[in-house]
Amino acid sequence: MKRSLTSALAGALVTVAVPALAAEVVLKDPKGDDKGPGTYTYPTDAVYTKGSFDLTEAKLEEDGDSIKVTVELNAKIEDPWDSKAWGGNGFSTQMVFIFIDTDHKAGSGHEDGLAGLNIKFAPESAWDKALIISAQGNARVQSEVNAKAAAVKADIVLPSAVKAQGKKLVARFPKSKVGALAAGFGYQVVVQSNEGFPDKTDLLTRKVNEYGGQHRFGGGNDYDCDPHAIDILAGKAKGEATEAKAQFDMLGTFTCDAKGGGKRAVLQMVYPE
Ligand SMILES: [Ca+2]
Ligand SMILES: [Ca+2]
Ligand SMILES: [Ca+2]
Repeated sequence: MKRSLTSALAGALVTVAVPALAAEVVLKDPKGDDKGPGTYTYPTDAVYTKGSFDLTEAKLEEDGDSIKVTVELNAKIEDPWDSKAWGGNGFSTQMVFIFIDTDHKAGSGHEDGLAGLNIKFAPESAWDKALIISAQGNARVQSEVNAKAAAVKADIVLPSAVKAQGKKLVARFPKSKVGALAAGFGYQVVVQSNEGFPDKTDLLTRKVNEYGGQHRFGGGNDYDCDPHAIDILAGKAKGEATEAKAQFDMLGTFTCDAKGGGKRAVLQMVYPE
């Protein structure tokens, strides 16, 4: 009698706990789609090595008091600009934004992406938290956030630790600020490049122009109407080849008029099953 009661309780606990928690989320992305809406090219300087901005996987997991985020790219991550000399994190050219939709409700959260990304999120994919992995140290990133994302800064989380490890960027964010990862959350990961001398409209992001340059991506528009996002997640984030086209279509939803105005590309989140 005692034993069956114990197992009944254990069963009840399991059925309550499993649907509510998602202690680990793995989001995969195909190789070779590091072209934004399909046309973008890397800056020409040798530091922007092939695959440096090609997302292959993002993993989020609860680890003690942290949410550990591991972002894998399709190239070994280098530090050509000696980041430690300027308070950086051991790598130079990458920057990654992780947007999280915690409620999947139209109109709840932020539809505008962050300054310099030139993206929006669909109403039902509005973001509630944004995690930033930067080559720059937190003091610099926070001052940029204060200046360029003041209205949403309460929902931006900076890491407690960041390092590069082979092809991976590994960052830990305080769980007290991100919250626990729950089933039903949506995710979008945007790969950009760390720009140490950003425009006043850009939160440390590198511009995409019509023609690439030594430190400018090409294949876009010289104005800021085009999405300045090099690789993102799409579809179900299983890493399937069809997700490349889904990304190109999604990032291709922008318009540019002759004066540089237009409509932002509208992104959907990925909702893992
Ligand atoms: Ca990719
Ligand atoms: Ca542009
Ligand atoms: Ca992609």
